[in-house]
Amino acid sequence: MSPLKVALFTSSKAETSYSTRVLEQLIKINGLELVPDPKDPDSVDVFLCSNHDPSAEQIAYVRKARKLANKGTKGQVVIAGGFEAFGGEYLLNYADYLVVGEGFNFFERLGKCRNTDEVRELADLPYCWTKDKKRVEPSTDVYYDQLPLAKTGEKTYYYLAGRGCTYKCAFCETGFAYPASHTPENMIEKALTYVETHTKGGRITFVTNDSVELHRQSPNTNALSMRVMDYVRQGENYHQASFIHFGIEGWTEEQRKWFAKPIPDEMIKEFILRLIERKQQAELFFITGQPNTLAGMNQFAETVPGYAKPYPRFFIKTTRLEPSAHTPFWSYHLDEIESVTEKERKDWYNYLQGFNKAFRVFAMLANARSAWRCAVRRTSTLEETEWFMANFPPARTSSESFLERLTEAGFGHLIRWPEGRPLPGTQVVTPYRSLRDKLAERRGMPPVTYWHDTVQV
Ligand code: B12
Ligand code: SF4
Repeated sequence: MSPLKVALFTSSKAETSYSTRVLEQLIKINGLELVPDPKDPDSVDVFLCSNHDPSAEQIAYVRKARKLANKGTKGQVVIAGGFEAFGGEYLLNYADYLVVGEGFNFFERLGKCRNTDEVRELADLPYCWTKDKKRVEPSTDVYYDQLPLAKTGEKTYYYLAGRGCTYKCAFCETGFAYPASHTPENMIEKALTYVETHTKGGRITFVTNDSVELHRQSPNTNALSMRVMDYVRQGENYHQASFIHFGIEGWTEEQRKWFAKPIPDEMIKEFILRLIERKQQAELFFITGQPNTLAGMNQFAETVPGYAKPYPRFFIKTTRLEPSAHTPFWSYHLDEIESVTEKERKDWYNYLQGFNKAFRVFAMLANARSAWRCAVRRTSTLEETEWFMANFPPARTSSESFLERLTEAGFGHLIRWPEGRPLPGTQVVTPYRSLRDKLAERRGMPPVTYWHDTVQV
């Protein structure tokens, strides 16, 4: 039996990513043949598209795969997957079906298919989502032994250390989508030993959302992403890392509570002092767009820099609140997200610099693009999605002007989701439903509605 020929579509940014290496590995070990240049549709049986963060480019390649498949003579199948599949109903305008959750079991089955008719039948699997499915149960099985240790540069490696997260911060899809699991300790050890023995000065980044990746101290472990709480409590385990990423998200204790990430002010102080003591630089991630954002930013500028010395430096990165599928924010009104303009950010940065020059601030992600991403995730019809494809806003546009355009185009319903109307994506059953509802209620948000609650099945 000759193997099925598959083409893999990823965005230009994702081409070199760990996710793409994992997909290539799954294609290989399941006996599928990767077609490197999929322009000739007759040389391809299945088009696979991996989607993470939506942008016009990312949706465009699923559309391109559809066009190629339609041109071909063999009845090819277009399948999309990746993190975006959890709320990616809009992708079903182009893909035959979406694989929601982990891809390991799916690739195992794909490898056993003998023709495209059998590939089409895989749509009946519980974790595959088609337009007419009433319930989709994400795949949660991680085959840890199938994951590659990926060389991403001359001296850099990536390796998966776990999936999901035991915390449930209210904005975070990772926390709400997957149950948490970790790579077996002996495999982490094996990966680390490989890097230590094969590449002089080699560095390994353990991909994870939980601060569990560093089970032992090693100078070969690269910049880590970890929780403030874990760093304060067990930071001595991490003293070899020179640069660490932390998600703080809220500027004040109150805002952090609102995000269900309740790091107390006292702990922020202790955390900064520890970083100074250990001479570790840190990248601090914050969210803008919550109630009283600017006031919170000012309060931060007036207090936190007081604890810091000129070195090590603190790099502040801000993103805008983006209601994601399966989080308590999913039905949040997009025009209630408080904008911080680029000018306000710059003024704030100057203000912060007046207190302490150790703090550096990165430019924010474009406001309008963030609103575009939130709204496109709420689309389901081809007409809606195509409008978004043609209207990816220029980088410097404000979210307000983008939302106005959206209303003018007749898509105002994507901004203020009507109470009781089922949201796209709610066919997917994720495991933390009651917690999600409780958090939404505590924030005074409209309850998240669920497709199978509102429709007779
Ligand atoms: C590491 C990482 C990065 C690294 C990547 C570095 C590298 N060299 O690889 C860096 C820092 C560069 C990065 C950048 C960004 N990231 Co990132 N990143 C991650 C992280 C932590 C892990 C990704 C990973 O490697 N996973 C491991 C692989 C094995 O998992 P996977 O990709 O999900 O693939 C599995 C399944 O989804 C499935 N699958 C995937 N594709 C397909 C396709 C088909 C057809 C099938 C059948 C199956 C399938 O199979 C795989 C095995 O089960 C995730 C969070 C997470 N826990 O996944 C965020 C995450 C993917 N990133 C995210 C974001 C927002 C970004 C940025 C946009 C950030 C920014 N503002 O710039 C950029 C975008 C880059 C891009 N265009 O792709 C978000 C996406 C949010 C969303 N969609 O709701 C995530 C989910 C984090 C989060 N919760 O916010 N990221
Ligand atoms: S923000 Fe980080 S700590 Fe919070 S749930 Fe998401 S991955 Fe976990």
